[in-house]
Amino acid sequence: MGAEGRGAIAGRIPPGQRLVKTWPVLHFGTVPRFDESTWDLRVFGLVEQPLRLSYAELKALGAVTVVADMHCVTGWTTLDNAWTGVPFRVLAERARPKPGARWVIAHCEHGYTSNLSLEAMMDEDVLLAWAHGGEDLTPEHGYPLRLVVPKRYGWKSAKWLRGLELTDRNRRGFWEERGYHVHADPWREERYAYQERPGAEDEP
Ligand SMILES: Nc1nc2c(c(=O)[nH]1)N[C@H]1C(S)=C(S)[C@@H](COP(=O)(O)O)O[C@H]1N2
Ligand SMILES: [Mo]
Repeated sequence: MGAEGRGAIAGRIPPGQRLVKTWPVLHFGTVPRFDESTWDLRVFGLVEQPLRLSYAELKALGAVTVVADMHCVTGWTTLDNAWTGVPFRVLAERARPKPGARWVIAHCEHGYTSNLSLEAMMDEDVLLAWAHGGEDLTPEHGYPLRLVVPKRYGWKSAKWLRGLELTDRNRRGFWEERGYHVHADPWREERYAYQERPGAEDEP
């Protein structure tokens, strides 16, 4: 690889991360089973129009593909992942957040949660994804549906997503409660809760 190529890649690896060629699987607990007949996705909490969508209804909202890098706090980074799914924005337009809504809690199978500001979630690259590289996700990688938040460490990209709750108060999610940073920006190396400034939990 020429110096130019190396530079282009180096500029995409956040501090303390290393590029890997394979796609690791990382999560707590077991991989849930998917039964489309009972599966639903709910958008609830501080919204004008709560939503409850079947898998087919969700996919019919219109898919986009976003190419993005992925950074796990354990140190690995993968580049140019092509995710296909529905932007969070599309669901927010339908559900219409109430004025007091500032936070989004993602709820997943087995009780896993993650939290982000509504502002961060409204970024155009935030997707509810079911495919990667043009093929359905494998169960290990989150099929039938996972959140993808490219600008934050991987634990915010919650797999086996079932609900999005809009709230006025921030609530720490599964890893955030276990010592990880509420904001999780890899370019600022926001890895651990002890790095949080006082009041960080109330900032978007
Ligand atoms: N439901 C659930 N989603 C999760 C996790 C988890 O423990 N449970 N781990 C997160 C972490 S730490 C990372 S890095 C990514 C990894 O996604 P992958 O296994 O598809 O590479 O999933 C995230 N999503
Ligand atoms: Mo991770």
